[in-house]
Amino acid sequence: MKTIYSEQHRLRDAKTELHGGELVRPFEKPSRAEVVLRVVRESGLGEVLGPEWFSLDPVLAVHDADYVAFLQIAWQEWQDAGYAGEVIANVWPARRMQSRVPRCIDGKVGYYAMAAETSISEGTWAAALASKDVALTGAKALLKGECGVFSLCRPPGHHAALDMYGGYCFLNNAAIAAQYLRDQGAVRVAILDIDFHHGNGTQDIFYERDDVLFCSLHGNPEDAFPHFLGYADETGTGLGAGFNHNYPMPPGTVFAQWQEALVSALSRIVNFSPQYLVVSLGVDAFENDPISFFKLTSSNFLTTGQMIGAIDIPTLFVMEGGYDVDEVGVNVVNVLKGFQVKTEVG
Ligand code: SP5
Ligand code: ZN
Repeated sequence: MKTIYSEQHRLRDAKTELHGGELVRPFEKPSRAEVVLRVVRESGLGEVLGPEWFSLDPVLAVHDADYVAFLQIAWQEWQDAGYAGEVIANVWPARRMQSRVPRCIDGKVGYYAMAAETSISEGTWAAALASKDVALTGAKALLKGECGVFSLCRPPGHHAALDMYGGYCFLNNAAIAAQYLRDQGAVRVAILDIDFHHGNGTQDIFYERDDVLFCSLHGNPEDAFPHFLGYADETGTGLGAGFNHNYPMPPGTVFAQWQEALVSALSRIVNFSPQYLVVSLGVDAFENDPISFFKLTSSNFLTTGQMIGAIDIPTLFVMEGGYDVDEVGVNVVNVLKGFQVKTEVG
């Protein structure tokens, strides 16, 4: 399996994350991608290729143009305001307030942020652009006939919505890739999100559509970030009714229970008969993840990959979360190796 990777991810190197009332070093840090790349190489998964450059058109196909313009200038305007720290939102259009975009940077940040843990710093936008190129290059390889490709995206994307960033995400790489596959001729594309957190951004982008099926396995939003989306009764609206499926699960969830949700999601995907599958591949469901509460083991990720491979749909794996840096590489590569086995399980 080919891996697409760009060193530009290193430009995303924020110094601060708001965590438990303190500013700490971000969990989402450059070493994550370095470790994944190292294990990809050591395991002999396949060649590692750089991305092609894509214009903003595929980004604007899923994100609001004013939001994209904001991401582009946020760091500069924050500097111009004379602030010493990184860009962090501290005010929101909360209940019964206006949804107008303010003029000044403090207001704009609050308008476009869905969470405050994600700081914007110098290089964030450049890294986000490269990350979407990594996703799109992977999608293009699928179109050329590959049956499985790994886009080693960083920063991740699945929390980025039509016009919101947060959860360490700025551009929704998986959504951008899925839409690109549609625009290049695929009639139906499915997205399976196995990151520990609900893919609120991806759900938001496709919620009213019947051409992109979205299935997400995640921590119950009553207990887990992003807290305000990801319930089981969110099944799509309008044309999209019945094309969104959430599998929220409680603290302590072990593989047996998680696997039942995966079987259900995979069966929905098979019934949908998509030309392509995009997997939002976070491995933060791992038992030792520092910010999550599921109990999957490294070998469970191998089984997960086998189960995804068994439905035999050309698949793009897009890197999302996973914060136990020591094991993130093994867990990701286990999914990819399992996928390649293509044996029937369970
Ligand atoms: C892509 C991705 O995985 N984003 C995750 C963003 C989560 N950010 C907020 C984390 C809040 C964690 N609170 C955990 C308490 C642990 N005791
Ligand atoms: Zn996550």
